Amino acid sequence: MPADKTNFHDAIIIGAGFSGLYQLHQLRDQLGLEVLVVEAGQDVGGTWYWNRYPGARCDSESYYYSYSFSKALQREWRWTERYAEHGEIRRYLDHVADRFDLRRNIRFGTRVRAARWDDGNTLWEIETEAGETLTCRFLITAVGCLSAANVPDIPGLGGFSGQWHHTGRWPHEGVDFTGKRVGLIGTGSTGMQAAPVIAAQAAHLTVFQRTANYSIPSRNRPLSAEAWAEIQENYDAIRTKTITSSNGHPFEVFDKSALDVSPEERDARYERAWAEGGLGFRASFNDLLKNKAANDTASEFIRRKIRAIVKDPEVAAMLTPSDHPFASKRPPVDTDYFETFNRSNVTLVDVKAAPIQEVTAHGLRTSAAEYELDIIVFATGFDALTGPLLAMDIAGQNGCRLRKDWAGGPRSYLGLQVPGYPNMFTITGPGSPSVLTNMPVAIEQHTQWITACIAHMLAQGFNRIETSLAEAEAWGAEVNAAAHATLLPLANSSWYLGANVPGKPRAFMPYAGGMAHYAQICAEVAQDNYRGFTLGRVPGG
Ligand code: NA7
Repeated sequence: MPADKTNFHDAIIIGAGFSGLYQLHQLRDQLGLEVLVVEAGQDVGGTWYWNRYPGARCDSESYYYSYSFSKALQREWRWTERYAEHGEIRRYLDHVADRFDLRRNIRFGTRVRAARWDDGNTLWEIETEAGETLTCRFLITAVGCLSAANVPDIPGLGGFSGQWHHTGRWPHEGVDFTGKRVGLIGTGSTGMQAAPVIAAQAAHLTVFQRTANYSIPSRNRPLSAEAWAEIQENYDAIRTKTITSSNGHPFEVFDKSALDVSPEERDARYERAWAEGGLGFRASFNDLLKNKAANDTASEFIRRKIRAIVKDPEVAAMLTPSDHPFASKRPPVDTDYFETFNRSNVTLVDVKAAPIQEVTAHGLRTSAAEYELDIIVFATGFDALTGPLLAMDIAGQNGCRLRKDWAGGPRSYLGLQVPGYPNMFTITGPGSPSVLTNMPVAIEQHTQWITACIAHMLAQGFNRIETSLAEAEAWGAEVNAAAHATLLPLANSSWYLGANVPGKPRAFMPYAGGMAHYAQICAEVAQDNYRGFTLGRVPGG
């Protein structure tokens, strides 16, 4: 402990979203540690604090996009829709914060600028943007995977006379599109959710598409009393399925190849999955993400659906994806996305064919035309996984800097710890399944593992834990191999690869070997005396 104890904490957690809240609850209420959470936003919520754009809702289903650690919480919280809207998720996290009395250990409106490891004193020094210094034994990043907004550097944006917003930094007071000419850039999950809602309000919506994307209808609906009663009755089984599955969803994967059934049976299965809606479409067969020929059948089914929905054949052709297999990029689910292009107030512009060149005072100019706009919406995604960590200036042992160490791509052991950065844990960090799963499952697994690890250290009288470069490199090879056993690397412009941010090193970042398998590896590492980590007691701590 430092001589000046005023700002010392056993642990500092950065971020008060799903992961930070639960990590705080565990470290404080299970281990009795003195914990501080620092959060840039003015309230809890993490990604849901910032993502308030029209149509924003989760595409994992509400009743399992939630914590499983408290049965009482599970019983008392009633989700109202199949997919929770952003406001409902915030209300849920508000409730969690109040119910477990978490707010008293959270400091809002506090953004971390830098963190520096003090080897002599075995502690982390955290510097906030306000210039304050805090110290702690354990530093835990709960910064989310998709929180560093990617606003493309388009010349002229500063001179735009209208409003512009990135969806991940949406104004809390909302944006009124009534009577406005709106330009929407980006057709990932976010753009696909936002387009139908904006089109219903705006005078005109122009969608600027760079890559045509697959999407499955969400079939969102209110959760009826009967549906809710059934969920409550089966909650244990649902939760068990989420933690034993490969991606944290309780889907029943049909255990056959798409190529081992007749074309009629295959289409009938796809039709049923399309009618049921949601990410479960991927579970129609067991090899859609492993075998290109199998995947082609699903990709082609979705292409046919797009052509059937969109009335103008030219627009349908532009909306039909052809350069990557279905689900090799994050597969969106939507409500009336393709139908939106049948509206008379919606135009689709292909900005791969004619790239955006500049923002003018009154709109956007591509190499082919100029579009007059009152509002520009950037649904252009995030500097995913590494972005939120590298936004802070993190300095480890012997002056090493995370920005330098990760210049060629992230290096981490299990996505939990970076070599050279002792006592720092990264919840859902690069190298862990993170974004390839239903996030709360990944978050609960990581936070519980970290809690057990710290409990073990305290019990043994240890004050320092670190991993080595050799371990991180060996794990990196596993991450790479797991990705290459799937079709995921076939999507050239995927943010899983870092390809969406100019200049970002290309490396497949999440672990694609499956959530349940990964959790098993982490459990074995812990049982095997924290294999790959060095734990000890050093003077000064
Ligand atoms: P995504 O999935 O990264 O989508 C971003 C979209 O923006 C995508 O269509 C991009 O095209 C497009 N984009 C990005 N930069 C540009 C520029 N400079 N010009 C034109 N178009 C551009 O982000 P989302 O927010 O939709 O989804 C992120 C996750 O949040 C989602 O998966 C859920 O987990 C929640 P591209 O495909 O790169 O050609």
